[in-house]
Amino acid sequence: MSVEFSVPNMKCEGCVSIVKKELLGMGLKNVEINLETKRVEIQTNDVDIKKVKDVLIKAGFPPEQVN
Ligand SMILES: [Cu+2]
Repeated sequence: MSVEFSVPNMKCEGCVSIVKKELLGMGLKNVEINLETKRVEIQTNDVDIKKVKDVLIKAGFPPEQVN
């Protein structure tokens, strides 16, 4: 199962790198990030969505779940 977030604070490749690093650091394996649409898609098999949100909020990239 996958979940998609809108992350409006991602403005450049540097932001994308930070978001990706945070998510991979949580042990996520498949992270798709689209800078143009400011969307982040993750696979949710073994991760707590609330933890993902908390980590991104702390990193300065509050996510909005879109599906
Ligand atoms: Cu940036």
